Amino acid sequence: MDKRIEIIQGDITRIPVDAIVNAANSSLLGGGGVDGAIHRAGGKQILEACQAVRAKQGGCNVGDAVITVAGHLPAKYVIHTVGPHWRPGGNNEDALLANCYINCLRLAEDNHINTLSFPNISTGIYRFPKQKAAEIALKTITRSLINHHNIEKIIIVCFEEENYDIYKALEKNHYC
Ligand code: AR6
Repeated sequence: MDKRIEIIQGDITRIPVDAIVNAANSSLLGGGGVDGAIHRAGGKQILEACQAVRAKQGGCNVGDAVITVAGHLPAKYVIHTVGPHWRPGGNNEDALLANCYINCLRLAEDNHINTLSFPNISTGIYRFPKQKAAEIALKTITRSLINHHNIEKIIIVCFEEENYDIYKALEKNHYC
């Protein structure tokens, strides 16, 4: 695993970084889970910035990402990405989840962001299987970092113990 990746357990709204990634929905208007926590802690500036993005491009597609200010959060930016909703039968969810990480890192690089934190995208309300999501996240971040020399640190913030244990086991077993 790339040495720039750190795995911790905690609340992503409390950890200082240049940019916090949000697991949003296509409307960009907030919701539950980490999205709700980010909007609550960051205040109305984030919602206003999301509304401005909506006015310009009509929301955010699954797998894409947009960047806004971070309001009262301990960060300069929030990068909002929309993970896939897991559906039995499959709708290209693996590739769409990988795209979330790829597009967040691309936006980070474009905006000269050195440190950023990721939640476990899609593993809550969108019900993506946690083990599979962790493997996709670690593999995609590790591969993308090869091309992103300016990114100094990525913190994967697991809220739930189950996700934390999955990531730590992958790290211990040198998954990437
Ligand atoms: N810090 C870090 N991770 C968190 C926090 C937090 N404060 N709170 C929850 N998580 P979810 P999704 C974890 O449901 O599955 C929203 O309504 C949580 O334990 O937030 O991508 C959006 O508006 C889980 O591991 O996002 C969308 O409609 C992870 O964050 C929808 O939910 C993601 O869970 C997106 O669903």
